[in-house]
Amino acid sequence: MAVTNPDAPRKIILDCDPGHDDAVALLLAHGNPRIDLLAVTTVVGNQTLEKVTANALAVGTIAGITGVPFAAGCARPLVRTIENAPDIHGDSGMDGPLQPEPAIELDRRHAVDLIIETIMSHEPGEITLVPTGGLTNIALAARKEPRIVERVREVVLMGGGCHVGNWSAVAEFNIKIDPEAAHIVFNESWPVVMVGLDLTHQALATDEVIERIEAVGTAPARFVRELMDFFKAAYKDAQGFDAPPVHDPCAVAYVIDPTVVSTVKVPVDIELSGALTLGMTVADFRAPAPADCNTSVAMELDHERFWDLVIQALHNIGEVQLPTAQNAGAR
Ligand SMILES: [Ca+2]
Repeated sequence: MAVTNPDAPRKIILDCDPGHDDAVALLLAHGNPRIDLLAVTTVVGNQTLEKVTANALAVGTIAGITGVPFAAGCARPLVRTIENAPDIHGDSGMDGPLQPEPAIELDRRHAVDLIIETIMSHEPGEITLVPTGGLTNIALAARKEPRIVERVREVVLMGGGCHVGNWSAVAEFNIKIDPEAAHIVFNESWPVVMVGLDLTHQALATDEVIERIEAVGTAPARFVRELMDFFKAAYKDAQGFDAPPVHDPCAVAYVIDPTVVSTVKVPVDIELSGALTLGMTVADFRAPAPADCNTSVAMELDHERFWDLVIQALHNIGEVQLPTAQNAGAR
């Protein structure tokens, strides 16, 4: 695919379900000059669509994002019943910090239509999709307007894992909550970079990282710090982690600088019928990937440079005045 200007900022659509780590992904995307954030879309996942959409607007407000459409998408998976993750993200989907009343108005378009319109109104090869939730919106967009598939530069998604699961022994949450959608996305011809648990379990918010975030000293940095405090306790209780893995910004970091996240080309397909393995991302490492292989998986994270990107983004965002902060309430 022709990429017109490799040095230009990367135009992305962030499709997310905030979500503590989605919030960090959004802040990283907004605060890094290599990213041109074209739209933010939401999908049911960590919590209900209503809650994750409210959270996305709150994060956008905290980050001081203006002029970027935020649109809500699918409220349930294609086939399965809704599964949320309150044990990791709390009842609100983003428990911990106080959240401001959103200063951003929700776009009236459905996320699927916003995704399609944005891709079709740009040149082929310009737009990268960055899904950090279930793949329902992305799958429906590909089915509703198949021409987007050849126009998208790549799909860099957080989800899956070659050797590990977190929502079952072998399946990761974002894939397992809508495996049919994942099957569609992985089997289209666009390039798919799977930033899965093999990689994101290296993106630990250690105490040293959290101190560096705190030291930025701004309202957005304090917000991240408070998110991480909740996330750390939740991950300790739910999965025994001493420091929480901050999954979603790893996908954004790969788009910013692919040398921060090493990848391997390998065929990946999604298990749809296994009694124990539903939603497993089955990667076939038996032989070198064939020439037409469209999937690659993330394997190794440069932990220091990854967190440098996040912290630099917070510095770039700087202080943000919240005009309605006095209305903030616990959720
Ligand atoms: Ca997410």
